[in-house]
Amino acid sequence: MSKKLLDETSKFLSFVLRHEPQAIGLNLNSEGWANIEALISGAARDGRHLSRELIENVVTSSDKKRFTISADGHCIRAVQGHSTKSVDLQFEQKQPPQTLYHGTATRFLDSIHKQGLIPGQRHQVHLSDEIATASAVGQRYGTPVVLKVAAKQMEEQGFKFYQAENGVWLTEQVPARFLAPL
Ligand code: HQG
Repeated sequence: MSKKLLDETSKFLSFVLRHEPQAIGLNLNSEGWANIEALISGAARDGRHLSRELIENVVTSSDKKRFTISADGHCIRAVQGHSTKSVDLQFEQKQPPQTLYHGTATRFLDSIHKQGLIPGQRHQVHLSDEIATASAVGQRYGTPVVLKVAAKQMEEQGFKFYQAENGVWLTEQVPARFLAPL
């Protein structure tokens, strides 16, 4: 199975499981789960051939562990990153480390200094406990820059933090006073 096919399929799964399930007539339940048979037949109507084997390979080879298959093997979901309004993943609250990192592009810095970090289309702001990961995330939108987030201090002041199954840290927003350059 080629890396190209796995990458393309991963992008397609991110699109339908995080953002636009209706594009292939797929239903996600409130926790983001989609039936795998329905996913395969919805994709087929869209001219995309998925198989159970291909889906399982994407799940196991995903560098960021983006997807998970349910214990009974019938369903799949994205573990974070959603924008679709009908899904509300109930993340468990968790104590963050002293510092977390957010990767962004330099062209967003002026706005971030004014507004802090806001979720945009997604449900939460995404943070990482690794500088390298944050930098790679920032690179997607232009010249990357990594910001330090005073996560522990935020938590002490009542902000809530969550961690997705794949290690990505999430919070509702980060006011600018908790941000510093790396
Ligand atoms: C920026 C990927 C202007 C923010 C990654 C980011 C991640 C502001 C962009 C996950 C702003 C939103 C999420 C403000 C934030 N003014 N710009 N006030 N506040 N921004 O893609 O965090 O590979 O929705 O810095 O690994 O980049 O897809 O969020 O640049 O975990 O699995 O607005 O997506 O995961 O962009 O990335 P995004 P993100 P996958």
